[in-house]
Amino acid sequence: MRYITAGESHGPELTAIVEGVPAGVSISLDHINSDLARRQSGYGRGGRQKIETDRARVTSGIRFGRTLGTPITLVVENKDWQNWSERMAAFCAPPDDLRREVRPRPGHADLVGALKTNTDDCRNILERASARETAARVAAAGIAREFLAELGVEIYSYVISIGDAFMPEADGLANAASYTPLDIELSEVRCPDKAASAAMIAAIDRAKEQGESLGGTFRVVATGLLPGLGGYATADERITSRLGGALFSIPAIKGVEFGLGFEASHRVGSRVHDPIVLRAGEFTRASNNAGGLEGGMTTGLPLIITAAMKPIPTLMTPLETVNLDTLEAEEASKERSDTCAVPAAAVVAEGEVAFVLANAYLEAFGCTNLTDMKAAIRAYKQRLKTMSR
Ligand code: EPS
Repeated sequence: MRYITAGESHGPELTAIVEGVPAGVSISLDHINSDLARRQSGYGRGGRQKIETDRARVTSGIRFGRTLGTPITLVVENKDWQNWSERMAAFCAPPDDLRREVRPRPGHADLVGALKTNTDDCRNILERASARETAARVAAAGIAREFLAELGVEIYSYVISIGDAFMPEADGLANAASYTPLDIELSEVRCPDKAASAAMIAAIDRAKEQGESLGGTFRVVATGLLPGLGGYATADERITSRLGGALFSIPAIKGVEFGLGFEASHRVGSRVHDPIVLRAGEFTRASNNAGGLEGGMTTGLPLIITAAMKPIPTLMTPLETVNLDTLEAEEASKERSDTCAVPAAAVVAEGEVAFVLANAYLEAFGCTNLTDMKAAIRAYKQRLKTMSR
């Protein structure tokens, strides 16, 4: 299952095409739109989210609420296009008063993108490098999520820290799979701890006052997985590397940990590895420090991933840059932007994880339709039961 997105941040619309989806998967547009709304939410977002109400429109691949097994096209309109139609026109001549972006922002794709593509207007870069693109990704990921839901797999995320405001975690991994969507989505920063949410909101307010931006960390959890997804035999079948690659494809993600992550490197082995036990006639683990991954495969325990996001590069108190026209030192440009987008990035990460897991299922049990696939999964589960009896 693959997706590709197209579209500029201030163009008419964003498009996503998803291919490789088996026939017969039930799709709810409400679920996709609710993910799009979750991506738009989060304390610390900028003015753009007040303009947009992201909704997906499906123009191919679905009939009567079920996938046809053909490429699925999803379109998300950019309402802000109305304000940009001249500056972002596909074919007319540029307007006389066009202001080129010549003060690249440190930390954004502006400068390197302009050098790479030989342009004197960083807007040619930033329009696509903008995290607005992730709206199309979330719409596309809705298809992978619906497919996984049919197989009993659920994915959610929550924020652990924003700036220096952290959620206290006595045993973060043991608790990771215990939060309900309500615990998370009722918080304006998508953090299940009330006191930590308040501290994060205060940190965002302080940053905004100072013209600063903030990053943070979040966790993505997937439950209901079968053991043995991915593979141990070759580099490219190891699901750990695929998950890492998928998470690092999200703008501003700078670190990814699985289970204990870096913490495992300074513990002795017996305090890291999870004892194997038989419970109710099934192989399982006494703990889940591995975060649901062993040898490049899922163990069947919850998949637990922690990711770190850097602060957004657009600063209202800008850093120094070099003007591309005058080659003089100047302040970097101030685009309208977010103070913090960690809660939104976590929703995008859920979608990236969904694509990797959907593909792992397709590789293990791949069929052109959901009914045959569910039968193959039942046979696999039956065999697992026989092995533990
Ligand atoms: C975003 C839309 C953008 C930014 C933000 C994310 O809208 P605009 O540029 O029109 O204000 O708010 O973009 C970035 C963080 C970025 O780095 O470019 C969105 O819809 O997520």
